[in-house]
Amino acid sequence: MGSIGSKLCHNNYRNEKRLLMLGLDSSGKTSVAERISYWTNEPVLTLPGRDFTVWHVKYKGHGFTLWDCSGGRKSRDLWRNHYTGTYGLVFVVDAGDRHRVSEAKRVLHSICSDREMKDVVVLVLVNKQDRPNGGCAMRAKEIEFILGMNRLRQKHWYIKECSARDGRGFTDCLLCFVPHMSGHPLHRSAYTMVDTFY
Ligand SMILES: Nc1nc2c(ncn2[C@@H]2O[C@H](COP(=O)(O)OP(=O)(O)O)[C@@H](O)[C@H]2O)c(=O)[nH]1
Ligand SMILES: [Mg+2]
Repeated sequence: MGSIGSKLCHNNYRNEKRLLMLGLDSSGKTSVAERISYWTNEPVLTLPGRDFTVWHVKYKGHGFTLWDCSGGRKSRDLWRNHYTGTYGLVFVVDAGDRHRVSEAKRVLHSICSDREMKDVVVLVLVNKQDRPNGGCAMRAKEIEFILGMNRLRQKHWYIKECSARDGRGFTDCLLCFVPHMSGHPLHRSAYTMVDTFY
C-alpha cells in the first residue's frame, strides 16, 4: 500500500473497518459508494484518486472506510495491495450484463481465494435492478447460482439486490459488516430477501 494509504489506515482512522468495493468496470461501484455514503450520513470523502477513492462512513456506531477501487483490467492488479487488514468485500455486479457475468465470477473467486481475504465478510450487490433490459435483469438468486457463491471458502457471505440509480436496496446494506452480526441467520435472510424501495 502506498504511503498515503498507509497513513490513512494506520494513523487517523485506526479503528475503522476497511470495506473494499470491487467488481468489473461500470458495474456501478462509484454510484453504489455514493449511495451508501449518502444513506449512512456524515460521509467524508478523504482521498479521491485515479485508482481508488476512500469514503468514511458511520453505521450503528461503527466506523468504516469504504474503498471504491477502479475495476478496469489494469487496475485489478492493484487491488491486492489493499487486501491485508480488509474486514469486508463489497462486490458489485451489473444485473443487466449477462455477457460479463462469467468474468465477474472469475474475478470474485480470484479475490476470495487470496489468503489475505480468507476471513472477510462478503457482500455481493446485484446492482441496476431498475434497468429492465428487455425484462432480463438478473435477480439475487440467479446471481448466487451463476457466481457459485456456495463454493466460496468465506464463512459469511450475503447477496442483495439494489439500484444505485433509484436507491432501492440500500437500507441496512452494511448490517452484515457490523461485528457480531455476520453469520446471524435472520440477518442472512434479510439479504437474500428482495428489497422494495428505500
Ligand atoms: N440504470 C442504472 N445505471 C447505473 C446504476 N448504477 C450505476 N449506473 C450507471 O452505470 C455506469 C457506471 O457506473 P459507475 O458507478 O461509474 O461504475 P464503476 O465503474 O463500477 O464505478 C454509469 O453510467 C452509471 O450512471 C443503476 O443502479 N442503474
Ligand atoms: Mg468507479
